Amino acid sequence: MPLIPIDAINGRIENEIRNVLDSEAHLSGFNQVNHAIEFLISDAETFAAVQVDTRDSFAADMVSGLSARHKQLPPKYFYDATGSRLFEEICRTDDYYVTRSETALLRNIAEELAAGIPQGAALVEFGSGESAKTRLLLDAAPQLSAYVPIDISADALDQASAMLARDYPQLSIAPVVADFTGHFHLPAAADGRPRVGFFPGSTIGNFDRDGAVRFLQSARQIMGDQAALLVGVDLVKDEATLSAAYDDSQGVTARFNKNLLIRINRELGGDFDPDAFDHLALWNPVHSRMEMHLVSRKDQIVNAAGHTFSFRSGERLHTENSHKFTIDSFAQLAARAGWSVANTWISDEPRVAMFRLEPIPGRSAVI
Ligand code: AVI
Repeated sequence: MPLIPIDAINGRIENEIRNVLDSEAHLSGFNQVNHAIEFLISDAETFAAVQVDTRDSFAADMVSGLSARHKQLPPKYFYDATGSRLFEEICRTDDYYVTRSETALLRNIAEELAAGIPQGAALVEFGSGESAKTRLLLDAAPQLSAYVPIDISADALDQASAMLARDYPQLSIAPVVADFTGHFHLPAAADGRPRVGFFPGSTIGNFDRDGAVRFLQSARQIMGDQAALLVGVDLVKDEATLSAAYDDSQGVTARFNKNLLIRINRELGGDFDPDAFDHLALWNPVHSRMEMHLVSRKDQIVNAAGHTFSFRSGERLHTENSHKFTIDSFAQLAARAGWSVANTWISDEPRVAMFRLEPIPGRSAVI
């Protein structure tokens, strides 16, 4: 039985109890407490399962990725505590324009976005992290009744939820610890409410095309037919701007990339020497994406998770794809998943876009 850090679930327990007490269902006092305890137990079980599952799948993904002919690792493993902090640092660099452009855009269009949010709606955020950009929406849309942040990091969720509960006391906050690319259920706080999904930051660009379609299909299924989805997407632009964004002059992105090796050393008993690899960021025009790789500086043997891997000098370990879209290419992708573009907003240069998607009537949400 895995140990569950009780502190880590306190915030969510509090929220679940608050959600039950706030719910419009007229439960007796006994049923309310019972209901809260059920949530508490299922929350603790989910948390424990996510922790164990994450460790197991990291080892399995690492072994299969490093055994492949073209070595690769899924980018979701960048985000341990150090990786998450480095990503926040990347977002503050002058070279990484994505966060700056999108935040400025959200500030400009917050009222318009809010006008499309129905009274009493639940805002569901996929991969919420610090929920920093969300505040722009929450401030502009006091008609929201519930906020459902979904994130794989229980710590990030707890911290963000506690701050939001303090700053938005009228809002029911119902965090969900889950890998949003996997299967999960929305909490009771979203039941019977119109739903608006929020997926900013161009994270959709980190999926391959089919993965992006699968995510959009699953979001359509989870959110139901009366939903809208706001998606932030980076747009194709000149190569120099793109390359600088993924190889910033302060070297923060290089440290972020190499931190993956440090994480393997710590969590999977690896013996990578991060200095024996170079950070490489390149534009792939065929797939319309920025790619990040770690390039071996020499012939070397590395051990991790009880396996041995050999690298030739110059051999690449592919760590991330960041797809860049045009307005049309994104609309086509969304249509494959049963969403149509209801509205598009574009930032100032360097340009990123925010799309409001709505379900295509008559198109099934079944995956
Ligand atoms: C989280 N994601 C959208 C970032 C991106 O632009 O693909 C991650 C990142 N990788 C390097 N810099 C930032």
